[in-house]
Amino acid sequence: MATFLKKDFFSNNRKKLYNLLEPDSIVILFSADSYPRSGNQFFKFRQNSDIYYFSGLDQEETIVLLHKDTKSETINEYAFITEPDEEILVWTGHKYTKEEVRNISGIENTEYLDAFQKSIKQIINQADNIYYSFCGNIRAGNLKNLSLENLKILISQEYKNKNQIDLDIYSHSLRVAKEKHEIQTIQRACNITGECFSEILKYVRPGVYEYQVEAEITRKLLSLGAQDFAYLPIIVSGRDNCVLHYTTNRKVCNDGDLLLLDFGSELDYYASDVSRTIPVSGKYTKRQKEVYNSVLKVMKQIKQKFVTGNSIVNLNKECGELIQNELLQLGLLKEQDIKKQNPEKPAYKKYFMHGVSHYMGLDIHDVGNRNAPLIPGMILSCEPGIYIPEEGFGIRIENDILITENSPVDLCKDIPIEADEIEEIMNS
Ligand SMILES: [Mn+2]
Repeated sequence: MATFLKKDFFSNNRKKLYNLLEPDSIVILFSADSYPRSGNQFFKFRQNSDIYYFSGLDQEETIVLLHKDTKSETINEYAFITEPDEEILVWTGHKYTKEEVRNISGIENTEYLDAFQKSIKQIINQADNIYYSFCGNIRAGNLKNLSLENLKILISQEYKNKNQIDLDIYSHSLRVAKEKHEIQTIQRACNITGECFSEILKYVRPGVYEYQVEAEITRKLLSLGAQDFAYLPIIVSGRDNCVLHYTTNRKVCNDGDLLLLDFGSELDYYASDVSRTIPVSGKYTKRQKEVYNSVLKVMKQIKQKFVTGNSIVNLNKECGELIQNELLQLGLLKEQDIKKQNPEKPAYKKYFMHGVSHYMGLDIHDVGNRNAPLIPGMILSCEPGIYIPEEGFGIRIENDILITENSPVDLCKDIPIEADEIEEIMNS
């Protein structure tokens, strides 16, 4: 259940959605399913971002049905939830009551899930359009009755005569720019992540294992109130620094190696996403520091370009040029490498293979068009890197940036980032 986001936020999101809908429309939002893990176990439940954004409901086997009835100028909102029975109460505990649904979401009418098909039949005749996410999540179908994904297919077939519209275009257009409460939540998530970083600087030393670092971060992150990691934490030392999405986290950290940490807390389902690269010994080698300062210099330059009207695609291009300059300085590229490069695959890509930015929000790689002009309220990662497998290390530095009417705001500005500062804390 959301800690900081309240009913008004979720009901206001629905109001914004109604403005985008055709007259006489219904919207169907499906919860995520519980994913089978092993045997009769499930993975930890994580709600679908859209149903959460429009209702705050954080429970599996939930459907929200919204009806914009233009003829009678009314909006009718329904939630369908699991009916708690003795067995559920004994094994998994409390499930939402109808009153709780109203308090969390502001949705007035709550029924049990088995009433859904009947309810939709009753209101469908008054609607010309059905909105639902065509893609949604690929769901596993191991629920005790009918998985919601199957139900969605059934509905799409049963109401073929209606105009079916992909909800994603509309829900995503709302989610992409964040409101005050969302920005505050992401700032809080960044602060928690920052506290974990500061603490871990004093913990890392030669001989420590990556999973021990992960354990320390997990302890701190949960103890500060985060519900979870926003994504699998990347705790990677040595040459594996260059593996972009390494999540094995099992190796010992050796003297002389760098440790790349890329993790973020998730708070009320909003993500933070931060990376730092620190020396295991507490001191960067001369070369490591040289490369570190190159990446940091690019970060400081490109950060200023996170402004209204720019786009992710263009930021990538601008960052590529900055990285290219640094690679020349570092002796990793020569002028002739650039002269003869394939413009489709510039030479700098050898050492900087990923983009500099992605949208952030309820999803760590949040919804949004990479070509679209940036607008105030958007939050994006800023994550330049240089990876040199032949020298046995790679460096990524990542902060989260809020787009405003004026200058970009760095939500991670208080997290130690200067090489000297990191060394000083590690040796204090
Ligand atoms: Mn990122």
